[in-house]
Amino acid sequence: MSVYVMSDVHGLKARFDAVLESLALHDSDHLYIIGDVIDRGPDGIEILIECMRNNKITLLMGNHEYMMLEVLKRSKQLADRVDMYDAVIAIERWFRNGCRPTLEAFESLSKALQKELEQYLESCPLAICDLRVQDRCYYLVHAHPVLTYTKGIVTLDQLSGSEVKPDRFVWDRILSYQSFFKDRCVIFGHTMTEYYQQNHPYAIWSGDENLMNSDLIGIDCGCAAANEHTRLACLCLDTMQVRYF
Ligand SMILES: [Mn+2]
Repeated sequence: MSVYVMSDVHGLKARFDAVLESLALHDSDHLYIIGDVIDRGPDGIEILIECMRNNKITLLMGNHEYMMLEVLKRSKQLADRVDMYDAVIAIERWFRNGCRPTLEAFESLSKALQKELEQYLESCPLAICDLRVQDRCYYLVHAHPVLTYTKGIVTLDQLSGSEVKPDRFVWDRILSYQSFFKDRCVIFGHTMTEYYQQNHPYAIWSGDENLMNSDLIGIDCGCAAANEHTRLACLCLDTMQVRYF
């Protein structure tokens, strides 16, 4: 049984397929994708559908999935002509963040599949707070942990009525000197690792050279950035081995 983590695939299907082919997941294996499979690259919707249908994959919510969900919900506000300003802001934000290939592919789907995807997006965890692999504990989150949540899976449903906004999990930036938990390692994407290590730009980044001792690991190796050196990293939590695609 092996557990893998990757993030920020951003619509690049060839890289996504290369990972799946290389891992050849068995029934007891699991791949956690910690957000942002859509936008920028062309094939986000295809990847999103694959994540939804493959029970060996768990997709966490990234800011891009959250933007998409907000627009799907708020477009009804425009149709009903209520709270139109909030709807326009949500649409404008997603527009600035590369929504076009995602929206075009989404529009070509059947209404039933669109609805299924919307419900799937709503169910994607914002964080998995205490994933145990071997003897270690991990906190998986797209952008930033929220320290009031330390157990189980955090979903949008749980936050409704709470003061904590989903944005904290999917948008906030982690700074390299931050430390969050004594008893677990935070694994995150969202902020490209080149931000933490200019001399080592497209490798995963960790607070400690030895990944087994680290309590903070950034794995967004800039997959969809505009140059040929970017990579998609896949980290095996059983062995702490990293493969790049
Ligand atoms: Mn992101």
